Amino acid sequence: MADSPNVLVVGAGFAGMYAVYRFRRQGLTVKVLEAGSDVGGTWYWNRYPGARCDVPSLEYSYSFSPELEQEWDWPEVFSAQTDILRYANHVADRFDLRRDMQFNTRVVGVEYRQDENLWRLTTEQGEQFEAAFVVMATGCLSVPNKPELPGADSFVGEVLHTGLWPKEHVDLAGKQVGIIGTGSSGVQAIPELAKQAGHLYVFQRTPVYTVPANRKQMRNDVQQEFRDSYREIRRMQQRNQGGISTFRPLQSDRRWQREGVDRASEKQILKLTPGQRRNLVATQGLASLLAFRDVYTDPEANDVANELYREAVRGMVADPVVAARLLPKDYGLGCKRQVLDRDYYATFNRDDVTLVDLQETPLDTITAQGLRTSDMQYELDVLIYATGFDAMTGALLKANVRGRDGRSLADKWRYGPVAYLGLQMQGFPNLFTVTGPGSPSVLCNMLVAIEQHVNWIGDCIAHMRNNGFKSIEPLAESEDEWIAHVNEVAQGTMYTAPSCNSWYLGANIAGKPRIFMPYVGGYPRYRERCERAAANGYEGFALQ
Ligand code: NA7
Repeated sequence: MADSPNVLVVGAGFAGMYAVYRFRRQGLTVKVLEAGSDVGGTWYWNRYPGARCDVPSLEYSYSFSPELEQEWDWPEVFSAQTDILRYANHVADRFDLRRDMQFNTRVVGVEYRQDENLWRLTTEQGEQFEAAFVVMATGCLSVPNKPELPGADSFVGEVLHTGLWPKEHVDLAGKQVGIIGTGSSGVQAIPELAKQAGHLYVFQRTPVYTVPANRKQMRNDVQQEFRDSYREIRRMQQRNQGGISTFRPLQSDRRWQREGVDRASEKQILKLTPGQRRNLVATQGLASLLAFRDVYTDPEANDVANELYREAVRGMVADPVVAARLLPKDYGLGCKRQVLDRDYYATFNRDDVTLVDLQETPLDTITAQGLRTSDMQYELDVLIYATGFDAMTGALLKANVRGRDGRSLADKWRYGPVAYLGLQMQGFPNLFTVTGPGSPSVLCNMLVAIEQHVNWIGDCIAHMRNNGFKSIEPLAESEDEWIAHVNEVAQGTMYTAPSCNSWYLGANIAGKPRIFMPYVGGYPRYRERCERAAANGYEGFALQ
């Protein structure tokens, strides 16, 4: 046996990194096993040009160290992948986290040894590790989805996936580049790839709703205001539905504008006259449509917003045929995670960019030289998959987890993920998930969600050790009740509209059960529920 720490953690993204810090501080020995060659998780793998976070960096940052908050400078309001990865590396150095991490180590087996009440982890290289506790910090978007397209193996050019982008520079200069997928990754990458490639072919199956991102440089006075107010900001995050504070720096020159948007969120789009609505989009941009509550719950309001959106896109794309192809038709705003872009629509006005609508002219096959649709052969040097992830459950299932009586997690989850609070599964004692299905996870600021989960798990382990408990797992009825609640609160929102096919629902992966996986009831309500369970002696769990 290679090693036997108190806790084994799978994954060295932001969750695994914080787990090392937190568990060490409470006197536990910990070891992280990570497939990549360094820390960063999502931000380690997603190095594609244009990759960027959709949460402001001053908020998408750890809260556990006031010193760290004070010393780190964010160059932009919404950071690029390179800056977030730099931050991850800084945190790893500053707190000496790598000492307890083993890289280039992919976990391929997670098995409960019932007689010893231990978990045994097996790596791809055949190494084995054992621990009483396992924390799966494997991320929500960490298993790239690469659809099996006909003829894919025959392509002789270079094949890339946005979620597995090489560390080395990819030279696209003068090349014929094809990209499949127009989700968040595609939308971020396309304007940058267009600048680099000789010609870019965008193969679009489903048009996307995307609104312009905030592209401001960080101003020192704004950053300083955050630094001066961080304790209050962190408290505000804890009270906010999405784990994002509503802190508005006095120094921000957009204060008035955002206050306007905030006020709008209290209102309903249906209450405005058509002229007022148009005026709003003209003065405050497409993102203003997202601030109305009724857009997310009332199909009529949603239709109004969708039409305003389409009108605006027609104004941005020069060729009306291309504009028509770019317009979402059969689903509404708010069904999928909102995409933010930098010059996405304007990119289609370039002569060296071609939009190929795969609904109009379906993909026939990949060939040695490129991609053939029902009416054309596209010659390509490079083919990029921006086809997303097997989200939320993919990494947990891929790790081949087996619990009591050898039952696999894949079997337990064959009709969809069943877990309690997205933290634990019945039949898998002492195994915890960070931001697992049924927790707010991807609907929350991930850093806030991660810290809350790791703290809860740390406190739970401390409680067990202090009170002589050897195992914890949820009761089956707690799981059932929680899953029913997760489903109930998602009903009636645009997320679960019959026309909606998103990765939140598992709808992007063939054969995956259609279940709404994240908890939409809001972070504060969820956190209180976790705290109450702990305060009541881990109510809903069986402790032995
Ligand atoms: P997404 O949002 O799942 O988007 C994947 C895109 O790939 C989407 O446009 C898909 O079209 C397309 N796709 C997937 N399979 C195919 C096939 N077989 N043929 C053609 N097109 C295909 O993933 P992203 O990586 O962009 O974003 C994921 C999250 O990461 C994002 O929400 C942020 O939170 C960060 P489809 O819609 O399935 O027709």
